[in-house]
Amino acid sequence: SKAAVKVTVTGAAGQIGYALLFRIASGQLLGPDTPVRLSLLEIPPALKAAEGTAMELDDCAFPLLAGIDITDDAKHAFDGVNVALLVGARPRTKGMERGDLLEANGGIFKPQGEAINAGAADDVRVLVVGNPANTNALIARSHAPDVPAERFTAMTRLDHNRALSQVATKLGVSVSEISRMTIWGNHSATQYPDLFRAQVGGRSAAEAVGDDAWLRDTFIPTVAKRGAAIIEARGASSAASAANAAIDHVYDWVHGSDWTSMAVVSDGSYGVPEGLISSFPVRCVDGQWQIIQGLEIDEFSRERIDASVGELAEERDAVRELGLI
Ligand code: NAX
Repeated sequence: SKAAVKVTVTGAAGQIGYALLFRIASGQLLGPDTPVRLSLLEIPPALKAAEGTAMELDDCAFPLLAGIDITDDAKHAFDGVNVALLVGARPRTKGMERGDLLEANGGIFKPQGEAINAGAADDVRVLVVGNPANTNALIARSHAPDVPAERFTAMTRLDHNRALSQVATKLGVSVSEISRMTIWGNHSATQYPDLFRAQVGGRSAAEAVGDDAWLRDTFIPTVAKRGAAIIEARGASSAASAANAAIDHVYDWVHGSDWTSMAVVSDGSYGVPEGLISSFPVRCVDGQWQIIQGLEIDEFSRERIDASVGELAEERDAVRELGLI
């Protein structure tokens, strides 16, 4: 039988962790033929809760679950890791300035990047979910110089899936009829969900919608502000849908995809400055992502992409000034 793959989840005792771990252990992250060993990384006050989750994982008797360890030591958690899901992060609290937020997250993602650099398996893949996800990924990556840059990614798949759902509802079609959806830029309110390149029934989704005002004033803000709407309705932030998106992201990276959205290190494509971790349309082949090339970008989309990428450049400059990268 196949060797177990080590999957490390940080923030394992949090709400996304709770929605994610059972799906990983049941085989949905890596497929039904791949056993997994889970490593749960938490901070000391949450270790007991992580142990409770591990007890429930045991109680599921998942045939693919080869073992669970729980630790507050990043070096231990990332030793030999194949898939690292960096979910735990420092949330923005009331009155917190952006600099404080970035600094607090630097205190998490710098040592985690170092631990990945020191101990990860050669084939390690990293997905950063914890916000600000793109910039946290940039911080971790810059402290892991021995790991190829393309192994560090951040999650915009939840935004991508939200966009699919919104446009499918608008058009009265199934999400499976929509292809080539793209989220560009930052996982933030400036993100650009692009219906001009998305397709439905052989034409662009923007054309199929045929309503520029809806696209601009309803669709884009609904997708970009969906997180806040979920908090408003549920009294808690997106958890199961975020976990689902993390599963989709890694599954597609490993197993292949014709077209999806991932925040990946820019090679300068589409005018995105080299080195920024920005969301692009990607294709995944043989376990590797590649930015889909050669798309023509209309003026409306250009402005939106530039605005979100500009925000990423500002975040990069801020963490550089703080000495975090
Ligand atoms: P929770 O607050 O429920 O859980 C976070 C967990 O991380 C806590 O258990 C905490 O103890 C742990 N943690 C904190 N510092 C840690 C460290 N240094 N090492 C290990 N664990 C640590 O948050 P949850 O709702 O699970 O959300 C987690 C993160 O995902 C947040 O940053 C959130 O903003 C982000 N999200 C990102 C999304 C995306 O699309 N990229 C969407 C969903 C979500 O909002």
